[in-house]
Amino acid sequence: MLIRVINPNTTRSMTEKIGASAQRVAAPGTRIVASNPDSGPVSIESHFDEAISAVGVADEVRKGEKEGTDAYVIACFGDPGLLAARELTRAPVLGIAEAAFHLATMISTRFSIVTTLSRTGIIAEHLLQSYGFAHHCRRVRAAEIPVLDLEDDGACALNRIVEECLRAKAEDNIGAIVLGCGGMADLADEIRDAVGLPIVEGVTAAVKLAETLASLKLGTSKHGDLAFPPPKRFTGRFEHLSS
Ligand code: 2AL
Repeated sequence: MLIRVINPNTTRSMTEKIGASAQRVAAPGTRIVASNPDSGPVSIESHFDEAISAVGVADEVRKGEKEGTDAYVIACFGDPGLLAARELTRAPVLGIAEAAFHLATMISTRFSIVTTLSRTGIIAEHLLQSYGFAHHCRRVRAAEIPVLDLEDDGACALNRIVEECLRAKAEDNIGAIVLGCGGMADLADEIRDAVGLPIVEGVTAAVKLAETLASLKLGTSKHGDLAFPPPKRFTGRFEHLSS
């Protein structure tokens, strides 16, 4: 089984870290290809970053289609371009926020999210509402870590995330915590040990759900709104997308 894990930002070190976390939990027969767009923001921390990155995600799906990909994971917590990506393939496409919310509700009645910056909390809140998980989430918290500080050993990211998780455990009346950034994938085990709660990490959650869907031959429905986009002419810098 071939799963393409797309890091929507262009920071290669983060893509490699995400790929290693994905491969660690993958079944023996699963091959993970971790990729990121050639162009776009180095980190995704705003609505603008998300909008630009969604074009890169679509490009990565189009590449994956040429390689016989069995499932895709979008490894950014805003799930940028998720529905557009689904339109481009028959394979299942999972966002890490979506996957983490599903798993968190199966092991707890209430969870909190610990994300990077307060500013991106609204993106998680919108997803909770649109996916129907708003009443399962007690609180969206931020450790106030810029995404690229997760790549910097000196930034004490782990300690700040653990501190915020411990505050969530003490104050939020929750059973589990969802980590709110793809760049936290390698920290989940240490956070779990330090916090003493189930920690749901989206990259690993999405890889296991992607394997499940693909092995059950459950791909993206092409009946209705997720059918391939209607052929049309694109202009200017998107002319190559014309069909
Ligand atoms: C993210 C993420 O997962 N990757 C990125 O660049 N920005 N989202 C976030 N809330 O930090």
